[in-house]
Amino acid sequence: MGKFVTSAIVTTLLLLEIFALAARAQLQANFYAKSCPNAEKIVQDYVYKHIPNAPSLAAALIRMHFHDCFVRGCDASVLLNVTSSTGNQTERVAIPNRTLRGFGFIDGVKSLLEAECPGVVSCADVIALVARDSIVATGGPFWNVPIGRRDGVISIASEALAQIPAPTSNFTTLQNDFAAKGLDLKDLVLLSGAHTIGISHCTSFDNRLYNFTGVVGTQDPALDSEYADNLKANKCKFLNSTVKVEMDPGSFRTFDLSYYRLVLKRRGLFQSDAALLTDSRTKSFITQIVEGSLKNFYEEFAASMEKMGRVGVKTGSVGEIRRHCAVVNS
Ligand code: HEM
Ligand SMILES: *[C@@H]1O[C@H](CO)[C@@H](O)[C@H](O)[C@H]1NC(C)=O
Ligand SMILES: *[C@@H]1O[C@H](CO)[C@@H](O)[C@H](O)[C@H]1NC(C)=O
Ligand SMILES: *[C@@H]1O[C@H](CO)[C@@H](O)[C@H](O)[C@H]1NC(C)=O
Ligand SMILES: *[C@@H]1O[C@H](CO)[C@@H](O)[C@H](O)[C@H]1NC(C)=O
Ligand SMILES: *[C@@H]1O[C@H](CO)[C@@H](O)[C@H](O)[C@H]1NC(C)=O
Ligand SMILES: CC(=O)N[C@H]1CO[C@H](CO)[C@@H](O)[C@@H]1O
Repeated sequence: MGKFVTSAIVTTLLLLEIFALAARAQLQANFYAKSCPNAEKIVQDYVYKHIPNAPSLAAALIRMHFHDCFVRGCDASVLLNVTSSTGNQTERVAIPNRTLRGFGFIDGVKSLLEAECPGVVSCADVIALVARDSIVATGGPFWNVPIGRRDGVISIASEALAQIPAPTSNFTTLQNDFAAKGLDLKDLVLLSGAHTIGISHCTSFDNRLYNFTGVVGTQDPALDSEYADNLKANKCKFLNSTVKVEMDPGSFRTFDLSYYRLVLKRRGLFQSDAALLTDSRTKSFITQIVEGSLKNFYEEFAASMEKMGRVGVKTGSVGEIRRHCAVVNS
């Protein structure tokens, strides 16, 4: 009896210890040093091999990381497919996700990792590492990616719609959406700088060209009218055109400061880009960035990316390590 009580106490203490460890667990460098020493190298090799042939994917992959982190934390919930067993409409099918690309790329990396060390490296870490490595592969900034994220088991489309800022967002909405993730105005400006690369579909902003006030024929006065005319004449010739536009025309593959120069010239594509000029703090920060050096920008951008990569992460024994990124383990 005494022996039983003692062992029960020991077991309880042990469990408490495990919970405490789990609670304290946090992202760290070299998280897979023992469990899968080649993990980060495998990711990097794959990226460096394939991104030079498909550089536009770098933009898609950093955006994927952003959309993942903004809904239920950076837990790869963005990768979950609608499954016939639950019938859930997952984040992937939500409107903001319909223009996401790069799912196959993530699956390619994950299958190599599963071959090397099954069930060890999370899809959430794969997204974070792939985003960083692919930006570096295209000559952009490096940032630290501490690892040890675990994968979530829930993905709900309506949450993506509610929590990922829409391109029509005003300043207040952007500030609130970012604050809800622990990100401040500086992060908002720096992270929006990712719009220096990549493309947008006309449908993401053509209300500014054709239907701004809800009356067909109205245009957003915050968009440079010469630029608007040019877009209407060449790319987005009518409402709902399926054409894609370079967000930073002329250097949409180069991670530079020209996004901010465009925003100052009122040539940012989205209302959310233009909104950064409507607050004196973000406006003056943009001016500072444009007047500063690319090196300083890279350093500050890196700090904000690392911060974004920590949003709501699951560590320790929370969540799971998904075997296939598109489905929760059964
Ligand atoms: C501040 C709020 C933001 C809004 C409202 C927003 C909105 C959008 C929209 C509407 C698109 C175009 C999608 C399409 O039509 O194909 C886009 C593209 C993109 N966004 Fe954002 N975004 C925001 C922040 C961010 C952040 C924080 C990042 C990354 C750190 C990011 C990275 C990108 C990239 C790289 C693309 C191009 C994707 C591609 O080429 O496929 N965005 N964004
Ligand atoms: C499916 O949706 C239900 C209700 O919203 C939720 O409780 C459940 O966790 C979801 N499952 C997945 C895999 O997202
Ligand atoms: C910003 O947008 C939100 C949501 O659409 C709206 O409720 C709010 O009134 C807007 N704020 C300003 C200052 O226009
Ligand atoms: C114009 O915008 C309004 C309000 O957003 C919308 O209800 C309407 O369907 C739009 N018209 C067209 C032709 O897209
Ligand atoms: C464009 O798409 C919107 C939203 O799907 C729809 O309301 C509108 O009627 C469409 N307009 C045209 C001109 O096709
Ligand atoms: C689910 O995801 C996988 C891998 O990304 C993809 O190949 C497959 O077509 C998706 N299935 C559905 C039903 O969307
Ligand atoms: C990449 C991806 O899964 N895209 C999906 C987004 O949602 C639309 C509409 O539900 C689907 O048709 C796409 O396949």
